[in-house]
Amino acid sequence: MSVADTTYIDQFPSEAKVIRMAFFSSFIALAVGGILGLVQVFHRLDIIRIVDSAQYYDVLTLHGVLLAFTFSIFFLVGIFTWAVTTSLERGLEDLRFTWAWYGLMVAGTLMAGIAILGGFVESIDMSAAVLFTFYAPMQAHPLFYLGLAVFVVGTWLAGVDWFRSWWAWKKDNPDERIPLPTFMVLTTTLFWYLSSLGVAISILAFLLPWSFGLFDQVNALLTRTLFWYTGHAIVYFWLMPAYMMWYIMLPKISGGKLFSDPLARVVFVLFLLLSTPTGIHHQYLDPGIAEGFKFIAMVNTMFLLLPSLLTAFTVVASMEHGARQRGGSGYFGWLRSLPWRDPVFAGMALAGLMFAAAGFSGMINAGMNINYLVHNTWWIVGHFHLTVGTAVALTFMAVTYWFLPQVTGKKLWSKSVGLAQVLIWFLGMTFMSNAMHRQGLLGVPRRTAEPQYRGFEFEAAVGSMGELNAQVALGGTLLFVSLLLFLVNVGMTVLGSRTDDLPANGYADTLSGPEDAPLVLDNLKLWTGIAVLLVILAYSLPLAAIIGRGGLFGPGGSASPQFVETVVVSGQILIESAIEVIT
Ligand code: HAS
Ligand code: CU
Repeated sequence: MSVADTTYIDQFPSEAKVIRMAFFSSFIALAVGGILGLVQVFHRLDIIRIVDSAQYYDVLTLHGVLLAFTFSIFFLVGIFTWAVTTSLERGLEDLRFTWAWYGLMVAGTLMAGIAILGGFVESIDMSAAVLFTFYAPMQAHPLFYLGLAVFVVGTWLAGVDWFRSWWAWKKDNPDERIPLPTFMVLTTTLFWYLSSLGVAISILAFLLPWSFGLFDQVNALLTRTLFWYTGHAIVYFWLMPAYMMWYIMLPKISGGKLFSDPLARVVFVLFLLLSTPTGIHHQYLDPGIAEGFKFIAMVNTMFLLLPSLLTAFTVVASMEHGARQRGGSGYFGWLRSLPWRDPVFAGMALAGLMFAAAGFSGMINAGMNINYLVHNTWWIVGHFHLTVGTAVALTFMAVTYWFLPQVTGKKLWSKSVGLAQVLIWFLGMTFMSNAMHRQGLLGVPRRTAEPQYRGFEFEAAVGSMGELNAQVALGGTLLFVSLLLFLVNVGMTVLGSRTDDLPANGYADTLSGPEDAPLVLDNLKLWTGIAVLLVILAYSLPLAAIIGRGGLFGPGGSASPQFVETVVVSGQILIESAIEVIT
């Protein structure tokens, strides 16, 4: 539905300012994080080393935190704010409140960032080389944990802002269905509230006081499990805004309409239900969790494929509808009628295409038995550069070419540079990610500055390690070039002057609208209730077992996950039988 005949900035000038600032914060993180990515690629491949290997982990932490948390979440709060205000056709309730949560997110990022940067300066006794997963017993400076906590609180308040808008709108429109974009924002916010509790508890109850020295150990398996309770669901916090764009923007730009509003609602409800009770699929190799609990997480994960498969169907059907409106015909011939020269379209379509591959590597990760082959290898890094690094990041960059004019009132500096940028990203990621997956299968480890072992050669079944390394280096370099082009385009657009010659704000119409969707889909209380229930079913027993065995604050002496009874018992048996053999 087209809701306005003006641009967003004319409609909501004050909100446009907040969104602009959120975008700029996001792009600064993208720029710094991207440079660090290049540093890492060349370091690992031992081509150019500008930091020493001990500092590689500071670099990696900053890269992960800036890209996974800062870039993605600042961007998504921007477009969620756009989605709510545009679809409810009303401004935010209280802009001081909005600036407050934005400020908290900035403050949180700066605190965590300073703590990590401290690791580069020897004279400062501060560091946080704990990677973005911050597993204990690795310990960061308290400022790091505090920063993350402040940042998360900022996102919670952003959610309150969106809910306030909706409540106010509902008072004025008691009988209307929740507009689809707002529905998507609210369901995502609800599962984020539920899922971010894990990290919040882990930080506030354990890691922060531990880093202050209030107690001298934590239960590493417990904090790790709490991390993944949030850590899996957070990937859908990044993905849902990209999905939202595929649902409400891609059909419009393709020249058509969204195939089905009800199906889109079903998809977002399924994510609300299933995003959280799946986190244990990151812990298939953790010895302290019983296999049965892992099996439950695996089954839930397989169910969670459904909303993505529904999305693939709905979004491609909408694109096909658009292409046929533009005169496309034939079984596949319609693909040629899509607006491939438009960077907004091309970027999103390529991101979607790559996500299809990412989905397959995700399914492989999710299988309990096959995960043993790929866990902790470069395969996983390949997987998440296709998901968050392309499906999400490339969609965000592509839609920037539409949003930036909307929130600045300025024309995009160069469409062709934009097109080149999204193509280069796709190409770079094809090289880098494919080679990372293949190296992972050979056992090349992740999270290390020195993947080469003395006296041991990884041997490729097809091609050679040298060729795979060259692909990673080439891919990484192309990604860096693409990033520069993106930043130049953004910078030049912002420096340009205001124009009236811009398309109006709006989003796609639907072929089958909300009137076809059962009313129960909008019952957010019901879905939240079921989501909570599923979380209790999936997590209460594993958490009770972890705490029962290891204690809330872990067993004496060691904070590493070594306290499974079976390990201790079999260790004892081993020692006893060894003594027997000797004597
Ligand atoms: Fe994942 C590890 C399983 C999706 C991110 N994942 C990670 C890590 C990250 C991450 C960051 O089960 C590493 C964390 C760490 O540091 O250790 N992942 C999955 C599964 C999915 C999945 C089953 N992951 C994502 C998304 C991410 C993300 C999304 C970020 C945004 N992942 C795992 C597992 C691990 C894991 C294990 C742990 C591995 C280990 O051992 O450590 C599913 O959600 C994927 C479903 C997707 C599909 C694809 C549908 C296709 C679509 C495309 C439509 C096409 C269009 C274009 C629109 C079924 C929707 C058409 C174009 C035309 C031109 C026609
Ligand atoms: Cu996951």
